[in-house]
Amino acid sequence: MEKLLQQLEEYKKAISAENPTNADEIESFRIKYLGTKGIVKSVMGFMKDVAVEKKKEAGQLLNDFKLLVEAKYEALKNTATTHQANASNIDISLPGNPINVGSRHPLSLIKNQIITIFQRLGFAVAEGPEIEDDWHNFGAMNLPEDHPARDMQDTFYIHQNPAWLLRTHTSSVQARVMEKQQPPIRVICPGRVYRNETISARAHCFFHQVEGLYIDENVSFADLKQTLYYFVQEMFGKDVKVRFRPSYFPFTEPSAEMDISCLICEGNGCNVCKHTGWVEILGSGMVHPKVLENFGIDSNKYTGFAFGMGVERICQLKYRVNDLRLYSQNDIRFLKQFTGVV
Ligand code: 2U9
Repeated sequence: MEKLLQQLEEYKKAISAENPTNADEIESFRIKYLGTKGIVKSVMGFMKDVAVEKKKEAGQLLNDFKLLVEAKYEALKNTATTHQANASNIDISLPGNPINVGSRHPLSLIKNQIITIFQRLGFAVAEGPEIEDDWHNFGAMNLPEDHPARDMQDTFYIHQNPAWLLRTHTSSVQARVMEKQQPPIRVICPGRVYRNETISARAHCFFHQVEGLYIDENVSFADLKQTLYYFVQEMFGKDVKVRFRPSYFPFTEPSAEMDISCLICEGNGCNVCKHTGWVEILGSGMVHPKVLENFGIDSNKYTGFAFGMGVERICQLKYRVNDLRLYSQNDIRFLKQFTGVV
């Protein structure tokens, strides 16, 4: 014990005389005292020679010694940093460079909002492949080869296998759901889709859709209207008005496009609504009996409605985005405007 006390006192004196200032010297200090073969480790070896009744006291002394060395090492490092900063004229009291916090892409924000609204109505979310075959994308949707409506949905084909294509709508996902599941079916399918289009402010070779499908007994056009009315009220506010216009899609009959009263001019007429007071937001209709039969669903027993909307379009109306290309240009001045939007 005596020997230990004496030894520790000598080391303490030596340590207080040590005053390394540069990084290499400070590292040598660390290795000498705190390294695996350093002095702290070696004095711990004294413990085995200490009498049993003195072990507690000795343990305390050794521990204090270790803390002293560690404190000295930390102090040396801090002093060296300050010296270094002073030498290079760095003002370490200045605030650091802020780390920019990212934000969700506006299309993700809108997609998530759409999903949340339909989930509240009991719709499940389904996803599927972006590379599809002709049947799931076209055939099953009542778009046989040479159907003129295919011209509106020209797409990209896979070189190695021309039977594969990039899906033109997420209807192929509903098709895959119907393959696996009998009614009742209530799903929404968000995802990226492709069209062979020249890129401009109003068209792009890819965009995002959310499509929905509800099949059960006694589903009527009234259900379609009320579901979509609920959706726009949740998305755009309770004051928004809706109207349905007859339309044509090969996969629905009857079909309708839905307009909402213009959010910019509140229906009075402006450039956005081309002075009509209305803007188109989605397409919809009762699922064509042939589509149901394609999946072995009895069209005398079951009916259903379906709808499809472009996420870019909803985002354009909600956040006044006037050029489609902004969504994929990765321009921070555009993207940062959505920081904090949830
Ligand atoms: C099944 C049966 C029917 C999905 C539908 C539309 C109407 C529609 C467009 C809106 C804007 C596409 O993004 S857009 O260009 N979509 O108008 N989509 S009905 O009908 C289906 C889907 C699946 C089995």
